[in-house]
Amino acid sequence: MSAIRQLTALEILDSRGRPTIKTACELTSGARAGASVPSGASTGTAEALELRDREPRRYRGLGCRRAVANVNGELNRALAGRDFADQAELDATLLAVDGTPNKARLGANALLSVSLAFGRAVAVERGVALYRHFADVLGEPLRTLPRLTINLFSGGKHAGGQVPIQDVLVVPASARSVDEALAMTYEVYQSAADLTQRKYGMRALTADEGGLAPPFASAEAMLEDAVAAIEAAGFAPDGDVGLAVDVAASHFFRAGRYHLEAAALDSDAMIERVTGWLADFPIVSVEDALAEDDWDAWPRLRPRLAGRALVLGDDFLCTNPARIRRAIAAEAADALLLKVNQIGTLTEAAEAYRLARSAGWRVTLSARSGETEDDWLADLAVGWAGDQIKIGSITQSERLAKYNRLLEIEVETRLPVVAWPGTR
Ligand code: 2PG
Ligand code: MG
Repeated sequence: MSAIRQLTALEILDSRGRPTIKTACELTSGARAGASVPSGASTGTAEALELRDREPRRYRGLGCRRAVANVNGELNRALAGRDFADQAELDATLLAVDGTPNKARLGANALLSVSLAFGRAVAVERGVALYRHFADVLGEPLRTLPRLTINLFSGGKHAGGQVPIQDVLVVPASARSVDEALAMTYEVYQSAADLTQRKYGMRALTADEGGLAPPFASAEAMLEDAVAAIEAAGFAPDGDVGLAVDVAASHFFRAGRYHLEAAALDSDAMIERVTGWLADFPIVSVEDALAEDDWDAWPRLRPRLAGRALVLGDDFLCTNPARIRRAIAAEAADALLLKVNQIGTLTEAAEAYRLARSAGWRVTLSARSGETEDDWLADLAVGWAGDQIKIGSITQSERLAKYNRLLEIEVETRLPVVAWPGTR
């Protein structure tokens, strides 16, 4: 049992300089902890509602003062002085107080800040590391550290749309530790920065998540350059370092067509295009290869990639148990990108996780393009034994906070990095 004494929220700024919310939770035992909430740019339409102030003259409407007021006012009044048996009871109470299906009244950002801050305060109260507490919340033992998937090149909504594909990530598949994976990634990133200078005459200007963003001529050119960077760093593409792609296809899908460069592809032509990439490049994971509501086509995509690359759903699934159930039944994907703020509470994210695992899917824990210096994602990825973690690149401190936390956890736990390809 943990009793809340007080919730205190404030508006802080994320890595894009936009407001977000940070909440501190104080328990009657004296334990106290805070948590900050990230924010996406290439968001799925099924995400829980992120409450923004919509005052055009302040942060162009993106202020979070209403979400903050909801925590300091209504949620604090409803929760302070109450005992909660566990995270599930706290989260059920948050949902009941909000009372809407997508957290539209109080805001998923407000609710998640409380859900996470409570989790962290209880870990402090128990005197255990946050990753261990998250494992206990899920009811599973600690097993492995996640394999890193690290943003190398950016396009789409994270880089001004110079190429429609959103992310090309490196997967240091032969690395046996987080430490080794980061050292390998540094080499590849520096090679990619050199290539950017040589080929595009550009300084290493970076996109929202720290990825390099030169004006690639096409999606294929972006993938070719990634392979060239891996080779220039002295690694074998595939064997040492593979590629993951976030196509983020919802964001160039209009009126039934995928507008990829000059082409306007129907769903089957898009599936052909992506399948072709697998033949030409060492791709081990493809995220959102199709649009979020292209439900009919996803089951045709999966068998084309299965066994070679993960069929990973982000905007498609939105960490939403109902969408995940439907995708499992339709055999539409085989991996979940889990973003806690897409759904709004830890307990619902755990339900999404369990559903994915029950279907034998892999799970990637993911940051958002708008992040804070908070590092809870690293603890969550370890506590929930994620197969992969997607944090962004290695050039910005809001990303490095999580990588550095993983390094700390690696030393503390001596857990192995999950084998690649994962076996679950
Ligand atoms: C994604 C994420 C992280 P955003 O699409 O996977 O890269 O982006 O947070 O903007 O949704
Ligand atoms: Mg995505």
